[in-house]
Amino acid sequence: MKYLLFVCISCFSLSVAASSEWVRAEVVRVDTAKQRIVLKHEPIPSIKMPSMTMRFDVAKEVPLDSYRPGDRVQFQFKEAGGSLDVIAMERLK
Ligand SMILES: [Cu+2]
Repeated sequence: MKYLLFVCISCFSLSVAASSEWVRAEVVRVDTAKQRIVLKHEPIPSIKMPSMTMRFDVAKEVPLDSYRPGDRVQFQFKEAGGSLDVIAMERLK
């Protein structure tokens, strides 16, 4: 029982941290038809993810057609059924 409680609390704090932090990345590929993006992102300590190149589904609110490969960005994400969705993105100077 104590173990279960511990797991639930960690899940909760994980999702809160994940939805509010900004992660820096470089755009690798943009797929506007499927509303997806490939990002080379920095480590994400809150979910113990090292830096890597990976694909994200992107929320409709994010104007994907304004991004190009090579752009430096930062993004926010949420966990969705084992994958990560980008919910906000900004270009860095
Ligand atoms: Cu990753």
